Amino acid sequence: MSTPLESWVEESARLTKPAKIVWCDGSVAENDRLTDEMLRDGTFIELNQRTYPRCYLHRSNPNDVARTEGLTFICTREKETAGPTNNWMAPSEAKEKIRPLFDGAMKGRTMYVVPYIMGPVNSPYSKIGVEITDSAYVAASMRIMSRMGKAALDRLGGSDDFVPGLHSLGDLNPERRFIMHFPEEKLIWSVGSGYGGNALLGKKCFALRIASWMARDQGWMAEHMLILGLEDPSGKVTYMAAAFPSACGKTNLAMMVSALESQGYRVWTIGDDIAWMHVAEDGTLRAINPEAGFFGVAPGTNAKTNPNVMAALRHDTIFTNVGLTQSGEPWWEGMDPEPPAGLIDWNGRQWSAPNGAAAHPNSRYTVPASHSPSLSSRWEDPAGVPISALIFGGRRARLAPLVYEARDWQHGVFVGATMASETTAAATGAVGVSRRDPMAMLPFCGYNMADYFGHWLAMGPKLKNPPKVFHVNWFRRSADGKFLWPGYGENVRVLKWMLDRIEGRAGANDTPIGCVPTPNSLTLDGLSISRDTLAELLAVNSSDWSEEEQAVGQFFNKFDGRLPAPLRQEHASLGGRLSRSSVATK
Ligand code: OXD
Ligand code: MN
Repeated sequence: MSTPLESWVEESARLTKPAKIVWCDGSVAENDRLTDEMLRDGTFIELNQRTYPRCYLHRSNPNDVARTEGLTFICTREKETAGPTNNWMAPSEAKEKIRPLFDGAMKGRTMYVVPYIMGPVNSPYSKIGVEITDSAYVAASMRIMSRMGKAALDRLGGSDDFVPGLHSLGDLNPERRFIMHFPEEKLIWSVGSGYGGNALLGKKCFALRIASWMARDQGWMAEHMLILGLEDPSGKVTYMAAAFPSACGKTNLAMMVSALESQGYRVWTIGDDIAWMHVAEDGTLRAINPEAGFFGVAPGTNAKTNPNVMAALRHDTIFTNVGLTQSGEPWWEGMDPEPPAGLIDWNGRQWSAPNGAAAHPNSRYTVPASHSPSLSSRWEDPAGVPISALIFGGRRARLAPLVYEARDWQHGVFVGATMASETTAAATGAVGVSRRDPMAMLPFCGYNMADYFGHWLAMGPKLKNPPKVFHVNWFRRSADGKFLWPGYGENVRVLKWMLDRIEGRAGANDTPIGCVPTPNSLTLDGLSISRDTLAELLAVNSSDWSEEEQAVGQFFNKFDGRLPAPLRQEHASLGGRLSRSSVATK
C-alpha cells in the first residue's frame, strides 16, 4: 500500500512525465551532486572558491526576477473567501487552466521530491510540506531555507499531514506563469517561474498564504515578521516581532550590530521574514521562525548596513542575479562606494553604467541562518520565544513619525491594518508608489483580509499580557528629500525606547495617533542629531493625518460590511482625536 505522499508523487509523475524521480534526503553528498550537475548545465556559476568557498551564482531568466503578484491566486470555492485584496479563481477553473501546463512539463527532466519541515525539527508548532519541482536550484535553495530531507520524512512517516506543492519551471513564459493556492485543500501549484517567492514553496506560499488560513482555523498567527531578541545590560533578553513590507529592512533590523553595544544592548536574531506565533499555556505569545535560512535582498547590503550578514555569506551561499567581479566574487550596488573595474552584470554582460544596475535591484543571497554571528541561542527553541512587542512599519517619506505606540491591542490592530508603504523591487510593477499593506501581508494573506483583521482582534483577549504594539518609520525625509534618521545599527535606540516603555520607564507624549517619545526619552548619546531634526522626526502633523484618515476610510470601504466593527470604531475615534487636536492647535 502506498503512503499518501507516495500516491501524490505517483499522480504528479503521471501528469508531468519526468525522465527520472529523485527523493531528496538533504545530505551533503546529495547537495554536492546537485551542485556538480548545476555547474555542468550552467545553472550555477562557480564563484571564487578561495574567498567564497562553496558559493555559487545563479542567473535567472531576465523576465523572472521577482514575485509576480498579478499572477498569484487564492482559489477558494467562494470569491468572498479570498476577499477584495487577492486575485481569485474558482478551484475547478484554476485546475483546468493549469493542468495542461503541467502535462508533460517534466519530460526529459528530473523530478525532485523535496520533503521539508517549516520550523525546528522537534517543535510542536512546526509543519511539514513536500515540494515536487523540476528545478535543482529550487531543491538546493530549499535545503538552505528549511529543514529539508530525511528529518522531514522521518517526522511525516505514513501520515497525510503535509502541504503538497507542485512546481515546474514550465517554459518560463510569463503568459503561462501562475502561482495558485488552494487553501481549502491546503495545496499549492506553481508553474512558469523559478524565482524564490514564486518557486520556493515553503516560504510565501506555505508559511504565509496557506499557513495564515490554517492559523485562523486553529487559533494562531502566521505573519510576515522578523523576530529578534534585545539584550539589556543585565543580560535579560526581550523578544520582539516586526512586520515591514518586502525589501524594507527586516533582515537588517533582525541582524543588526547595535550602536548601543558599549552600553550593553545587543540584538539577537531569531528570524528575518516569517513568524508563526501561538498562545502558550501561560498566556504568552510564543514565536518560532519556520525558516532555516535567509533569502535576503543583496543591493544596499554592506559592512555598515549589515555586517553580520556580510560575514555570513562568505561560504555555502547561493547568490541570484548579482554582479560578478573579475576575480569571481559577487558584487552589488551599495556593497562598496565604487564598482570594481571589469564587472559583469546580472545578465552576464560586461557592465557599464549606461547598462543600468550591475546587480538586479531584487538580487538575493540564500544563506543558512546558522552562519549568522548574531543568531540567538534560542532560535530553534521548540517552544518559541515569548513576544513582548509587535512592530509595524513601512517606507513613508512623510507623515509617520520615527516611532509611536498604540494605545492598546485593538488600536494596535488598527495601526497594523492601516499601514502603508512605498513599493519596492521585491515584486514586479512600479517602484516607490505608496500602497496600503496591512501588517505587511497584502501579498501574503491566504483569505479575506477583513476576516484576517477579525482574527487579529480575536487573538488579543486570548493573551494574558498582550504585547505592546508599535509603529516605526525609518524612512522619513526632510523637505529637501534627505533621510532624517540614520537607521541600521542606530535603530537599536528605538528598540531600547520600546523596551523602556514595556518596563514602564520611558516618557511619551499622547498624540491623536498614539504615544510618541518625548525627545529626552530616546537614548541619543553618541549620535549627532539636531533638536530640530529630532522634532521633525517625531512630529505628528494633524492636517497630514487628517488626509491619511480619509484615505484609510476609502481603504476600509473595500471590505464593505465585512470589516470588523472595532476597526470602524478605531477609525472614528482617530477622526475625533484629530479634529479635537486641530481645534486645540488653531
Ligand atoms: C521576500 C519578500 O522575499 O517578501 O521575503 O518578497
Ligand atoms: Mn518577505
